[in-house]
Amino acid sequence: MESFRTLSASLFAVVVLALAICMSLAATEMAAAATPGIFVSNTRYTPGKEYGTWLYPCKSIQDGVFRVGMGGAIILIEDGTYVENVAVSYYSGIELRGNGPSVCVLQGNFGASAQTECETTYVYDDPEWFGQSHSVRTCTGTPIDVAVTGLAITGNAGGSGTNIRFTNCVVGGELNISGYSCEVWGIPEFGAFEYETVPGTGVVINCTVANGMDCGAADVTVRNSVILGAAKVHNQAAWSYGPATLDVAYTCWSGPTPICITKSGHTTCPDVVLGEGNIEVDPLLADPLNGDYHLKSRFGRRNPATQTWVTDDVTSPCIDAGDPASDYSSEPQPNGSRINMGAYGNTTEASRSTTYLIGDVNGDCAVNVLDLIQARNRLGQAVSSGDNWKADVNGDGLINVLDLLVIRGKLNTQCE
Ligand SMILES: [Ca+2]
Ligand SMILES: [Ca+2]
Ligand SMILES: [Ca+2]
Repeated sequence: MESFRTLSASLFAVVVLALAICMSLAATEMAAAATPGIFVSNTRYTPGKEYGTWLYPCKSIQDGVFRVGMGGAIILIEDGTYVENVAVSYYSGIELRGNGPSVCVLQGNFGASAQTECETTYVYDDPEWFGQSHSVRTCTGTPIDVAVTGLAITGNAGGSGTNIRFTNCVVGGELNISGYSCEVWGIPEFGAFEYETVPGTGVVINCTVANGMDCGAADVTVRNSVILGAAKVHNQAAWSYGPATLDVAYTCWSGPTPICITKSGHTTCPDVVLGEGNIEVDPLLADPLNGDYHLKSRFGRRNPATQTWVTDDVTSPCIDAGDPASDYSSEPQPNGSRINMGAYGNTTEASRSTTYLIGDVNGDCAVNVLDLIQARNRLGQAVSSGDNWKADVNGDGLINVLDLLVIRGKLNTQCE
């Protein structure tokens, strides 16, 4: 009897354990269902089996978008260069997510000569739009929600008639966010169509835009960003578009001050709201002509080609110049305890701050043999522990003999 009780108790324990495992699996599945992901990889896909799962990813971002159903989805884009144009339509709640503009590139494939007006990479809400000034659209009157995160887009980018949000993106061309007026069929007495306005909104956070912004009929908010060239918003009331604002704060621009342009024949102009923290200055980018938009720093800049940290002879004024309320915790030390402007703000590739003398492990404002000893004592230790980051002088995440060599090369340098 005793042994039977023991057996019963053991069985009971096993059943409880099994139930607990089932419940935790169910909870995991539910969490996964709440944020479904569609995987895209143009190197790992299997022809004929492009299902969008991790095992069988889609081969293009557009294929991933086509697999989105009601309720939206996150399109998880693996590292690589995707030569395509992406049209986002039909379903709201889509996010295109890459692992950062250094590794995930959307390269528009419009020919430069054939369609000069459409030399763009559009994240657009209407697939019929490409190459056309107008197309007949079905129109719900409600903008869909689209997010674009961690991508470099080599050409122009934008959204029209969408609520679009760009975060940690590089736009190699112009960023356009606008509303549109779409045609709605079915007025029997006229046998024709009428126009309906879909205003759209735009949110641009920690992006770097290489050739200005051109917005109209949309309320656009820009934060912690770097804009080369002009930022402007148009009055487009001629097409019965709604009002628009361009609201810019904690942003650097190198071109003229953001303005509104009143189109001919119009008397009103949308608002341009310039908030706190804006600076009009050369952002000192690494190599923008060749697509490297990291901020220069005398104290360390990530070189995406060599995947090492390098130093410049100047330091960008956009480092530590973003919104003081923004999270900066993903930036490597020394990060100035404040987010950087631009596409790499609050990422592991954020340029290092000005407050640190490279090689000064013990923080006495001089690089000498004491720092060599400090670094030697920390060899092999975790960089994330305490102020060990100061000993990872080359920023490769390890404290090893390479760091000692860098310190040796910096001997006798001092704080200014
Ligand atoms: Ca910073
Ligand atoms: Ca020192
Ligand atoms: Ca190191």
